[in-house]
Amino acid sequence: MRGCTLLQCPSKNLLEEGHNARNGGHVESLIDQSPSVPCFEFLFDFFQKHPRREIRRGAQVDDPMLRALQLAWEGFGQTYPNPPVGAVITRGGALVGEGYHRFAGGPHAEIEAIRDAGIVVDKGPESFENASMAVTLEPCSHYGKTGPCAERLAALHFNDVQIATLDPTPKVNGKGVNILRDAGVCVEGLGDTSEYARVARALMHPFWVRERSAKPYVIVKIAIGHKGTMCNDSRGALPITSDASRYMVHQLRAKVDAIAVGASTALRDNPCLDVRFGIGAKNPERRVLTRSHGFDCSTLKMFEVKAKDRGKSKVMVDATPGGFALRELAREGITSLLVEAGPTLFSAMLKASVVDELWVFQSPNTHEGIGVQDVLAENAMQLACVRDVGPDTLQVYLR
Ligand code: AOF
Ligand code: ZN
Repeated sequence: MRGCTLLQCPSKNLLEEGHNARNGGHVESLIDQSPSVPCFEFLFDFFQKHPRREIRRGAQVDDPMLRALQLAWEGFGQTYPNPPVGAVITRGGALVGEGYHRFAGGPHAEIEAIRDAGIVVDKGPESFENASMAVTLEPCSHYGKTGPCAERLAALHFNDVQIATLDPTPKVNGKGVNILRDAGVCVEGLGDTSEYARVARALMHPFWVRERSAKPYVIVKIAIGHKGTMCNDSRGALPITSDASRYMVHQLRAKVDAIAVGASTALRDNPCLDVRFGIGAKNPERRVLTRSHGFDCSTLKMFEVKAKDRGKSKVMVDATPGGFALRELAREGITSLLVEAGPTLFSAMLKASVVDELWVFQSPNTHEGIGVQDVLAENAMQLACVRDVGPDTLQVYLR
């Protein structure tokens, strides 16, 4: 296992030394340093290249772990404070059941997959002898809102369980693997260099950032014109980028737990901060960050919301963006935050060194405003990738 630096992993020796004869190789840990890729851009790119196809029960699954990752991606952005997880059950390569963790408090991915197989968990003599499970996260060992998945898999006599990454939380880390191995279930990992292990770690990364740093994973999005300038006038919302970029922003909104804007953007653009363009997902939490204790939100569209979104919009008074507000959001369980920033909040957040990933949409249009290149250079943001989005360009930077 590579670099177990930040958390003493109780399973480390056990996994390395081979705890019992049915040890199928070590399980990749995400206790490595942060991925050196922009986590969200990496995941969008991977799942655009590998979309999930509908297949019927009984059909052959060529690549169960890929399918489990695709299922976890369905739940990504919907499960906070929990991480997204996907699971696939096969027997002789044929699909028996599959599922993903849909919302916190709901069944874990493993239980969804078992139910999908038509088995009522804990009722009846059914078993999964000769069946395999591919699951993107180590099955849990704790009694939380739901019972320990590892014990259930062991009780149902799974032949083998392939795990893409360990659960980094101390209450589980390695203990789920131990329960399975003690019960004689063969547990396999993916290996350090596996692309799927990297995808699984990226899926877990926002959760892990919150656990480790008491702040959400922060993505800042800005839009600039062709001269690299950001609009800062007070004439109201002027679309800078194309529909293609706006569609992509809504896809991003659908995958984060919360969105924040600064007070001036809230007043000037009056955004709804919801998920539109027919992208089926629940709306994220919405926050206005302001220095003012008397901020009036009564005219803002994001506060005029339908019943299902009641209570999701809040004002947070934070004199130093990234200080109080991020800690408070992490305390609420938020794992990922998208900041749709205007020039003031953009520079303040970069200066506070709290930005994990920066998305810059550049349109070919001209408009007057504030240049952003100096701010990027002063704060040592590194360009990680560039891609075309319709007539616009998306540049993604990392800290
Ligand atoms: C799994 N499968 O699908 C997920 C897991 O409060 P609970 O009982 O829902 O437990 C949440 C914790 O379980 C969470 O912090 C993480 O450690 C693990 N998530 N584990 O076996 C799942 N979502
Ligand atoms: Zn579980």
